[in-house]
Amino acid sequence: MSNKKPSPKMGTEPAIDKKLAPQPENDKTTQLAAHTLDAAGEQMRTNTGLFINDDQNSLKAGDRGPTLLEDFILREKITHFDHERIPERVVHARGSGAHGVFKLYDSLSPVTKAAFLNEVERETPVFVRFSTVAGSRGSTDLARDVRGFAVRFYTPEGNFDLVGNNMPVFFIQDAIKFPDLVHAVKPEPDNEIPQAASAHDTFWDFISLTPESAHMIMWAMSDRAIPRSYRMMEGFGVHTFRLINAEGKASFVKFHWKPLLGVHAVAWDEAQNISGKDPDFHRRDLWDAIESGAFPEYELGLQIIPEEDEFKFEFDLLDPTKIVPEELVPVQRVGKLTLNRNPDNFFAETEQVAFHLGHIVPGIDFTNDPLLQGRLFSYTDTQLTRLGGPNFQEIPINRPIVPVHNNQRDGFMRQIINKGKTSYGPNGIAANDPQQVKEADGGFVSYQERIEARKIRARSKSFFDHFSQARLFFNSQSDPEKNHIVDALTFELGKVKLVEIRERMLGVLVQIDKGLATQVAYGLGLHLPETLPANGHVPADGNPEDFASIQVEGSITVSPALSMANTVKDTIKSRKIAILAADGADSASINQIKAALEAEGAVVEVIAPKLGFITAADDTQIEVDQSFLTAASVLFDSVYVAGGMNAVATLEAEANAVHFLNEAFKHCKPIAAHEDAMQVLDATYFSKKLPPDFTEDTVLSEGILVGKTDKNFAELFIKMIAQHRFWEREKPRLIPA
Ligand code: HDD
Repeated sequence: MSNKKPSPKMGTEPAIDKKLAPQPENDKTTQLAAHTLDAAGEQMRTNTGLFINDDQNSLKAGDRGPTLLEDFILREKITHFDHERIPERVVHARGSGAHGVFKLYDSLSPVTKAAFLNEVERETPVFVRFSTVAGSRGSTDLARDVRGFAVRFYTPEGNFDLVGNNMPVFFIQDAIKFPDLVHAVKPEPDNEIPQAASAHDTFWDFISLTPESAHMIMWAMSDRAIPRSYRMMEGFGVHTFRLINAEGKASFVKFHWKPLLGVHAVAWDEAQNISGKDPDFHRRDLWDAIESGAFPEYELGLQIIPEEDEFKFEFDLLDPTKIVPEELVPVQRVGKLTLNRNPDNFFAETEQVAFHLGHIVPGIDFTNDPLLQGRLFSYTDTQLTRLGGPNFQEIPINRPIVPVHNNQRDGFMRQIINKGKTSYGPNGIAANDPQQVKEADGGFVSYQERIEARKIRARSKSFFDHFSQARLFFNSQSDPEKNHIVDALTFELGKVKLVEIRERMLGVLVQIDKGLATQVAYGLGLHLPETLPANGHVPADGNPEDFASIQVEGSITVSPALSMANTVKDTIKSRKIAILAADGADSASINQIKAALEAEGAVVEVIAPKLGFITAADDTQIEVDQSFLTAASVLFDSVYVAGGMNAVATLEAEANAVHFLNEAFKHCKPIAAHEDAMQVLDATYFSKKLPPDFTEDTVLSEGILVGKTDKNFAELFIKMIAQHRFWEREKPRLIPA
């Protein structure tokens, strides 16, 4: 096998930036290189190594005669093609992956003995896969959905997988309900409708009977479910795990990922539009950012809870529908993940990677969270069908960076050739090799938790407070975020056909927040119900009262960390800005604004009535990146309208340009225009809502700037873009969906 590493090539799609960033190697990518082939300059062979003379014509009896069964070249090609597909993941089928590295800031040896969390000088190779949950492999990236955030660390002690989501809680408390949840959210079984959407009867039927989902529903109906980018969302390990230090002392831990670009979302109407304009929006964004060197970065955060504090909280640490508010236990940022390399082959790497939350290393261990415990079974089990047998760990992307020796043998597609006579232990013939490893030398030993219990199917009463953290989440949102939750619930329940499901769901919402429930009820044309829905986890011979939800007084009622309004808003790095222009545009101001934005790391594209070049007023040529036909405002974060008399006249009369601006306004995006371009803004529907002046105060509250394109103008525009969106614009509820 050649270990030539292909240099990163641009896709056929327009990339964010035309410059290609060097994509660094690490121990894992070097290992993968041994399995990577590049056909550049090579000659074609069959799978058995025979040079192929003609790959375009089958072997026939005469040029118009029947094809001969003898044609092994035809048979090999067609057979391989016929078997190219494997089953998609039963959940998280749609996803995108990237390589990267993790660097620790300070040794965590006081709390864990995991080598990759102890050695500051180590760069741990990482492979990450982001995903949506409900849709098929070909579904849109912009579905309202939870996002998977699965991270594999290739450590010197084996693979550690942190298989998390972009939301810190989950819909259910016990893994035995997972198939029910997934059956409910997936397309309905009779007609397989709808694709990648929770807005349908079976999902809300299940949810309305499962009050433990209330907290997660608040997250899923919030803007967290429609991220602007995989690079701009948080990640969470969800469960409480254990860290164990070299002395055997354990602490509880919650894992977080904090994106350095902040947490940002698109608008729901925008999400639906993007699904049509570019259903690969998140995949392309991740790919392009890495190709252009705008490497996504996230800090690993830990909430560490001493073991003796297990029962200190008003919620149960083992309950995956609860967070540990950051105000109670701060998140310590302990290291940085940088995604710096795109995969060479989607199938070989992103599709075949097999994450498993049971892949742990010494120094990290599980807890008795019943959701976690059931997951431990599911992940290996599902790979047996998906990847076709027990040797999936030998697939290059799944191999650890350390050699594997054990007595497991054979099975479909075995790759390793194990030498010797013995495949059992104890053995005398091979001196009992491979040897077991003492704990002191790194052998894994499970945490010796003391357990004294009766075997019962039950749920702890400490899991029965389903609403106080749902309320905490809702209360912690800004007004625009609250409105978005109301809108999302009204939309989703509006798509539900059975009125009894809508009513039942109102009975859940009313227990979270009466105002929220009232607003949703209004949108649905219903009254708040008198009776509350039954609790779906009552066993057949159980008394419903024993399983009724309990209300717990939370020690905090608002957690600023839960609101995206409080996220980082100090960068425009990798933001996409459209410059609307046409022949006769003012080149000096275009160049000035472009240079200023690019200096801050933004990606700027010139959009004009047609591709090619525009001839500016001073007769210079400006390259056009996209025409109005292929570009769309929903694919950009902000827009600038160029000046120049002729250009402005063209843009004013160009329906696509006016639509671009109208949509950008509707999606609360920053809009800037050269002072000569006022007449283009006058053609928009928001011309009447333009602020009376463009002072710094109005610009930074309204998100609209018109003026001379000078240094001050550029600086203000940059501040506006860093704000992300001007959600307040929606407040008078005048913006059409
Ligand atoms: Fe899961 C995939 C995250 C609960 C069973 N899960 C999967 C992936 C992510 C998560 C990110 C995609 C991994 C990849 O990119 O390949 N899952 C979660 C989180 C959960 C959760 C954060 C709750 C805290 N999952 C969960 C339960 C079960 C599963 C309770 C089953 C009892 N999950 C699976 C699975 C999948 C999977 C069926 C499908 C494909 C795969 O594993 O490899 O085993």
